[in-house]
Amino acid sequence: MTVESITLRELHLPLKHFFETSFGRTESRRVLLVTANCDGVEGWAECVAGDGPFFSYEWIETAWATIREFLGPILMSAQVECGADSAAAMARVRGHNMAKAALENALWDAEAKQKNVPLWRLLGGTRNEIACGVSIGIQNSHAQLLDKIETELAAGYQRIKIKVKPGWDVDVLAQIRARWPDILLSCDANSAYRPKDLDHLRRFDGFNLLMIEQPYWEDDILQHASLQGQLKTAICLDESIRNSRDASAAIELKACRIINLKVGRVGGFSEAIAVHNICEQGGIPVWCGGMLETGIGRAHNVALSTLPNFRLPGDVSASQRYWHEDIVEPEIVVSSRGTIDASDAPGTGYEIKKDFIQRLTVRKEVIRRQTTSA
Ligand code: OSB
Ligand code: MG
Repeated sequence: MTVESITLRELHLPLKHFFETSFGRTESRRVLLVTANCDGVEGWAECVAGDGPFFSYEWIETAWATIREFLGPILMSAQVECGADSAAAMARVRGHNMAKAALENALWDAEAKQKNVPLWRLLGGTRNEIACGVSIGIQNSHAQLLDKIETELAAGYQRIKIKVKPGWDVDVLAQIRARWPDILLSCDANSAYRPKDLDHLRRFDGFNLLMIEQPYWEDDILQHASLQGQLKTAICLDESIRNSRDASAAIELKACRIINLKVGRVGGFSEAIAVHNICEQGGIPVWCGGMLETGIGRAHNVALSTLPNFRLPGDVSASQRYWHEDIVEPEIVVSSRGTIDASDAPGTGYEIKKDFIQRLTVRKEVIRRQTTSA
């Protein structure tokens, strides 16, 4: 496989409704799309880095610059036979997993099209339907949150996750449980708590939660192990798991009982599969997280979620929860049973709306392979 050129595009897309976590509120997204031209076949992927360095140190400007200056040229001069080969080629660059994942996933996308197989099968998926939950951000009022939960339950979603932070946690959970005693419910702190909050976190045990996601620092495993030993509720790690070695450490240290697997966070599909496999061997279920993706990233999340150890409903939900109009066709839809079908069409099964993307593009750059002249 020869990567002839890589195209970077930045799109601006307003969210239908703001999305607020313990690290801040997002009203609209700057989306970085990567297109790899591989032997005439275009592979597309979305870089899930945010607008600012808040979920992790990566943001779209670091991803853009790192791809242009280093990862792109490395990939185009390397010998890569398939998407999986690209991770080794890019390993010399430390970190920048979201930037690497965008490139690697674009190659997998192209490879699936070249081989005429569904991407989910190429990744090793074993089911053609995935289970969906929703992640609901911090709202302006408790009433607004309860309304949203009601809407999502009516739509069929199998699990509700709410964002929490000090001041928006136990009271909210108590109200949800008073109204819906039996739903699958979890919460995500995005690193909002510290060990001094232990007694407070213990109160979460009263709400029969499926899990509490990333309570402590984004780079910590050890303190989470200490916390897990003192909580009944399962801890799920998100930010802390950057690769399969982190997953091994977290499992060995009993820092969590569940892992949220995000392909961008771990650097691409091949490392995501490695994390998946380590967790499967360790008896730890995974589920697929989300990063407010457009249909391009969402379609890749659907494909990944078909692997066997994705045993809990993920955060992969319908396009229309976030976007007025998605950049793929059909948009991602969720059934009334809270499921998404993985298509049997080659590639992702979703078509790129190129004209629409062109209209939304505010910045574009093409990086070309350096050919040595004779
Ligand atoms: O921690 O899972 C997270 C969105 C942005 C950054 C971090 C997270 C999230 C979500 C959204 O929870 C999930 C989604 O895309 O629907
Ligand atoms: Mg999370």
